Amino acid sequence: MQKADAVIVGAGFAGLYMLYKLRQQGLEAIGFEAGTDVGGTWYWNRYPGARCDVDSIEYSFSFDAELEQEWRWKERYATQPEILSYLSHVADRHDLRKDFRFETRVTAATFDDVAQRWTVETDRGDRVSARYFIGAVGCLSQPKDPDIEGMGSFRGAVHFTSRWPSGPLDFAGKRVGVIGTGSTGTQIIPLLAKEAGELVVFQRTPNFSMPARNAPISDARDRELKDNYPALRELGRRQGASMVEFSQVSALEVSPERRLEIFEERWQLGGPVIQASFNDIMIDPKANESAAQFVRGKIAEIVRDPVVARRLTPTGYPIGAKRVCVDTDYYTTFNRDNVRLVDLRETPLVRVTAAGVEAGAEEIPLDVLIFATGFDAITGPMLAMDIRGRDGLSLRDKWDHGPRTYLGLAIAGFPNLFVITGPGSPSVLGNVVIAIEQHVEWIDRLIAHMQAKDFATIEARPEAEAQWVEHVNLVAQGTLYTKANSWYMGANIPGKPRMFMAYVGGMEAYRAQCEAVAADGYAGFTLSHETVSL
Ligand code: NA7
Repeated sequence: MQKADAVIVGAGFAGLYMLYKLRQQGLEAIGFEAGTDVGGTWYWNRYPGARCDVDSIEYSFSFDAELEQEWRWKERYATQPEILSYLSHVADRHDLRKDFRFETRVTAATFDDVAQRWTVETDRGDRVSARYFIGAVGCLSQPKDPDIEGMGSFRGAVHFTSRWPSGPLDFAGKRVGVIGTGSTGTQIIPLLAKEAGELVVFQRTPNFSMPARNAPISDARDRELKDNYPALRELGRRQGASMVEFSQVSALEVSPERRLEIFEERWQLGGPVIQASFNDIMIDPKANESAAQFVRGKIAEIVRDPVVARRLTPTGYPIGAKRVCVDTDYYTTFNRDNVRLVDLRETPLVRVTAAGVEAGAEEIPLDVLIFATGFDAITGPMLAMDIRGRDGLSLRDKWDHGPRTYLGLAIAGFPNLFVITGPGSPSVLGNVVIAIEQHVEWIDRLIAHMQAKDFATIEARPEAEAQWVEHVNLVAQGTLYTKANSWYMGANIPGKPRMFMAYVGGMEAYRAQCEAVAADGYAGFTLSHETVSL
């Protein structure tokens, strides 16, 4: 069996940076990645229109000042190919590929109580013994394919946005159906509409969507942003995002007219910024409803057919409790003659047939069927591996009633295992790259501490984990985030335990807690010197 200091799973932002950091402290890490190259979620989600909803200038690494200055983002919101080539450039620049094994999936990781090491196994037959096992698996990398009757019987072409083929696909003149209207559906639908003969959108739950107002970044703007990078990064580290202005004013403190003006400014600014337009949008139902009403009004203005507009209008859950989409021409797309919206709440999806999709009493004929149906978010990628900790404890059993972690980074019963952007960390609530950098740097320092002091294992204490889980739940309960059937809540997966999986306390508070734990000699962890030589 091969030996290494660490095994890292995933070659996205998190895995690349983790490898870079461990290598810098002289450790040998082996990375495994299912894709043929680096990129993580940006490798797989190559569907037309795939684009980040965070400004490109900050959706990037901050650890390498030269890289930051030399890379030229083309647009306000980077496209999937651009992000992929950025990550490829980072991998080249730091020669990171050589320690990754691609097209290889980790199937199992087992903690050996005697050797105090992890044995990691892959679908290609690798077996590696490592001191540390690090899940850099991403929050949205385990696709959730729906279980719809007859899915296998469709005679036309079927595509999944989460593993889109590399080559170009031709939709010209075809009857294309899309199931799913989350961020992915909202991005792909306007482009398909321009190309397809007919586009049928199957919508189960309408989402709130804000215009991206994407545009090329001019040379002058690029210079200005790059000159300002240190301040932007500093702001991002505090707020969890740097290109968003977080208001400190309550929506209910200002007059209704002023409130509308502010919402309008945010609408014109573009991006997912409406939640930050006041400080209580995600806390006070009235404040939230005022923002929701504003967006509903926009839908009614944009969409010409009032019946279609009504069907597209989200109701029954707070804006922001399902992730707000960021679109280019989403609502106007429904004014096109070749686009039809099927509201699955009125005419439920019955089955997929050989010829198309049966919704209500109607069979809708299609040539192509596209699934944009989301992910088993946050916990799915870790649970896809058979992970067994101390005394054979299975992670699947441990998380059976919902994920439990300490700081979102470590798990009691699983020594020397770390999760990057795990459940209970801020992860997807802000710019995930900022969260990734914080997690990686914190884990890196912890490992350096262990190496320097010759510790064999570190393990979260059950009571510290219990307190963290309680804290995460308590903070979430004080917000409106828990009031929708979202993937944040695990509600998009039948049978998945319902709990808000990210830490809503904010990046600054989270960072402070992680720092306090480290400063206190890794309070809440048990560090042990005991080891048995192999
Ligand atoms: P999402 O946001 O989970 O969206 C998935 C969509 O697919 C959503 O509209 C679902 O409706 C719909 N869906 C899922 N299963 C079905 C079935 N069986 N029938 C009909 N409709 C279905 O995933 P995305 O990929 O769009 O976005 C995920 C994140 O990636 C995004 O937030 C960004 O952070 C990047 P539902 O709402 O569950 O009723």
